Amino acid sequence: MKAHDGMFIDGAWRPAAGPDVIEVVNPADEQVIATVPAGTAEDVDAAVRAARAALPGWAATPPAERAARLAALRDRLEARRDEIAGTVTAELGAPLKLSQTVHAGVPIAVAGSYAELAAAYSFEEKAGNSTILHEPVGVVGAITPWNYPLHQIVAKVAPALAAGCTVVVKPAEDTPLVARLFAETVQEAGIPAGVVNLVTGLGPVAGQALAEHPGVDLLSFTGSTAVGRRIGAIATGMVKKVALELGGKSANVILPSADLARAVNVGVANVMSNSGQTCSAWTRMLVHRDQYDEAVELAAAAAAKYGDRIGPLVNATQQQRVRGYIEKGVAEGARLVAGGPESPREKGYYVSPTVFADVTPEMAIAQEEIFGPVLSVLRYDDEEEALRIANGTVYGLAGAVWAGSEEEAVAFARRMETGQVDINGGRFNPLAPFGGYKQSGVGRELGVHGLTEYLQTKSLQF
Ligand code: TXE
Repeated sequence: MKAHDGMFIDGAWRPAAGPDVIEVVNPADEQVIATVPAGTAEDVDAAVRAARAALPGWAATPPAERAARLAALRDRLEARRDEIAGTVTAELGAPLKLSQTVHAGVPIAVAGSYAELAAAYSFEEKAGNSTILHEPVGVVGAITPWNYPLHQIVAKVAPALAAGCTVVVKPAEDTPLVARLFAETVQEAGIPAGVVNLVTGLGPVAGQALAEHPGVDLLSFTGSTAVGRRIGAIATGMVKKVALELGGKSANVILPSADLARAVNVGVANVMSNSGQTCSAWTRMLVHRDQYDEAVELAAAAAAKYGDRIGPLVNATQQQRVRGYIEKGVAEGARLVAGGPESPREKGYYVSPTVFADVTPEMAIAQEEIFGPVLSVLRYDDEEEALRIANGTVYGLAGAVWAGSEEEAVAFARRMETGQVDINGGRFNPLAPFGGYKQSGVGRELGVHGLTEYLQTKSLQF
């Protein structure tokens, strides 16, 4: 058990204002592995002041120099990849291989992509008799969740720094350790004091204080829809810029011409990865009536095989919540073909990979974000019905389409109300914008679209 001190404010670790601490628990064995300070409004205020003081200098730093610092940050993250992976495994419970490839690998790629974008982006352009300046919005308050703890931080901090903004990060209370490690890499990369600050703490205390702080110009939040609404209301009331990345209930549409076995197997792996704690997970699999029974059999077999490769959920609350949804699915009349509500182990917040068949579109398990390793397989009669089901939730974050040809899949994808669609599998691209249609959120992360969220325009007329 390690007791960590301090908040990273103005380029140094400073004592927290209050005595309270947060216990960090390893969800695989329920042991307390560390404590971190629970920040208060006072800590948040100190961090925002540091970010404000650093803003003019960083905003005036030439983009090429900002790019060089981001490249150095990428290199420091790469140098500490194993430590990052080990930390995420300890506080989130993710299998080590997933921590190495995804939890460490993706943020390294994203930091690298913003080093390149900062260097290449035109912060000034001409339009007729005007010059348009793209200037940083100012001080960013970044509130992040635990599901991809480092990625969620880097996906906000890297574009903010590329744009010339300064940042205060409030990471999730379940996963503050990798956030602290990130702050160390910021220091090692030579990013000036005050440009990035970190306050660990509880959402309703430190998170709320950050959202309400008048010195914050832009709020970037990823998390639950309930908290996202609050953040959005605060931002609107105070006329702050806001970006919200919220829940999802993405559809994996398998058209009759697709390679069924591949589509089902990749689809199951997509849902089970990170124990289903992925906002973009394809949690609804849509299969044509004629292929339905075969798809269900394949999905159940794939989920059963996934069994011992799955990590726990992040905490007891999430485990209870997911088990509650599985019980609800059974009560609503869906057919359990793999997994179930019982915990597969005595210790740790585990849930078995679970597959439901005979799911109808109005069931809670087909409408609400479960955030666990639970797949619903739904039947459709024709493409129009598949589209109605795919678009029939309040969410629109991601999705997938499988078909015999890319043209056929793309034609369907164009009609989906969602921010990102994988065509016949797809591959992660750090340059592709990510974000929600409908109630999945406001704004985009990653790539050049993620950068422009942190910029505002000024026109000079000649
Ligand atoms: O989220 P919270 P929770 C969804 C998923 C999950 C559910 C609950 O469905 O089951 O949300 O997860 C901070 N003012 N997602 O309870 O509470 C909090 O400290 C300011 C989807 O963990 O929204 C943390 O840093 N901040 C998702 C962050 O908000 C507050 C990822 C997210 O926590 C606050 C995670 C407040 N009043 C959960 N209350 C995704 N979109 O990827 C909390 N926070």
